[in-house]
Amino acid sequence: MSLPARPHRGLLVLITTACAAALALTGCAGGTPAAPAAPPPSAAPAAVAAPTVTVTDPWVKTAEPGMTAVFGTFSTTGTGPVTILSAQTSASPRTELHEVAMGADGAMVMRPKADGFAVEPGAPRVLAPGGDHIMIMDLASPIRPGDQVEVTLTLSDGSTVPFTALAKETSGGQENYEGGAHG
Ligand SMILES: [Cu+2]
Repeated sequence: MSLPARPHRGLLVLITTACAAALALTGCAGGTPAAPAAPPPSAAPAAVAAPTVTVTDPWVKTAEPGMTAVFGTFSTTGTGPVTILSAQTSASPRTELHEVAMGADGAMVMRPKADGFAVEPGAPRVLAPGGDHIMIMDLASPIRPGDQVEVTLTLSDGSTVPFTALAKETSGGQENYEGGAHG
């Protein structure tokens, strides 16, 4: 049992020595002007780009477990178009950007919008029942009136837009977001 202990002790001594040397070096360097060390590019995390999209009146439709959708009005503060590429929510690990379009059989169907939601300057993009929406799939828990869902959008310029969607019920006559409508 004593044999394995010897290499360990040796290693410990090595580490201690290295630490002492490092400390000594640090102490020396403290007395001299620090070199203007330019941060290596790999070590410097890219500055988080400021969000270029603002959200007005975001809300999420109340729902039983299954599916629901987030709506709101999205405007860009930038000088050029920007695209909402994806969304994440606190309600489910599965969230998609959907549009409503005419299916081959003439019925309106919801489907993923592969290109995302483009937002042009001066032309707010409205996500509303019956049109574009942020679909929350695999909803594990019900969403009740007044609940809050945290949403984060990822934009084509690399920035992210966090916001909170307040849950409310829609008036009747809306399409069904609770399953069955997605083929
Ligand atoms: Cu949908």
